Amino acid sequence: MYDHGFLYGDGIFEGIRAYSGNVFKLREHIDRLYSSAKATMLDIPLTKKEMINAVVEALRKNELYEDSYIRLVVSRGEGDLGLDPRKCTKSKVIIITDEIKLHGREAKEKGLTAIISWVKRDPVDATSHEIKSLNYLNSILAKLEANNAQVDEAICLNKEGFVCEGVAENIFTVTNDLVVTPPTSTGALRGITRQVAIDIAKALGYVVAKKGVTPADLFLADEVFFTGTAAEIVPVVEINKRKIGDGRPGPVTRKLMEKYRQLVKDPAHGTSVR
Ligand code: PXG
Repeated sequence: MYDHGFLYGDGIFEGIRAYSGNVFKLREHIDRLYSSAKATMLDIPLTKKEMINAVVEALRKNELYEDSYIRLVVSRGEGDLGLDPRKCTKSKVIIITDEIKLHGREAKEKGLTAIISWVKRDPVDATSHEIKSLNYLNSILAKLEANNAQVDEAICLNKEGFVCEGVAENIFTVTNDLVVTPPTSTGALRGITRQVAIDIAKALGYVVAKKGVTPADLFLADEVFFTGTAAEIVPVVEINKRKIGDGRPGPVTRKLMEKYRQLVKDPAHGTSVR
């Protein structure tokens, strides 16, 4: 009850997926968890190697040898009813493993609808989403707006008005075959799926740029898509009632989705449960 993760959102997390027993990009997720820990001065009582083993062990114990979802949470631990982290002497590690519902087939085929939210991304000199902390109220407020507008997702701008990311996804545009994603200096998370999408796009011969994206850039793009561990690669076909391109998932997005589907099962890009 007095855990500061619960009382103050004082903690960090990772969301990870396994495909056919391959924990996709586990090492990269663990690296990012420890980076979040460093930035928030949180001590994790396990080495990276022990953490990797603990994740695999949890999947084995729960007999999740195929597709699964892993949530790693490290909270500041038990303290008192004051926010001073010095009161918390022992951080707490929680590993949740679950089955993943194979949702989103329709979203992948038809694409998502989205709105640009009035809720601005927390600035980089505040509770920046560059750090994957338990502070997600910023995303949740944006998601509420999407729900109220009866669309699938929300897109967050930063204080300067540049496009940052989705609520739990990075965002890309494709315009005249140029693939663009906002730099993390907008306040976006250094997404693991984002990097995979960049690598795939480059391997397919596309030029990829990390540069500023404006709302107008979104409206006028040929294609827009989200990337994220949960979302994977998913097309966005409508933003604030503007059709993106012809309003259907575009060819570049579909190519990236296809390659991504192959990659996630590749043991070269993950850690085996068996
Ligand atoms: N931006 C934010 C703010 C995120 O939280 C991403 C981008 C995409 O990053 P990855 O590394 O996943 O490509 C995230 C990821 C969940 C959930 O169930 C959330 C995320 C990942 C997995 C599950 O809420 N956020």
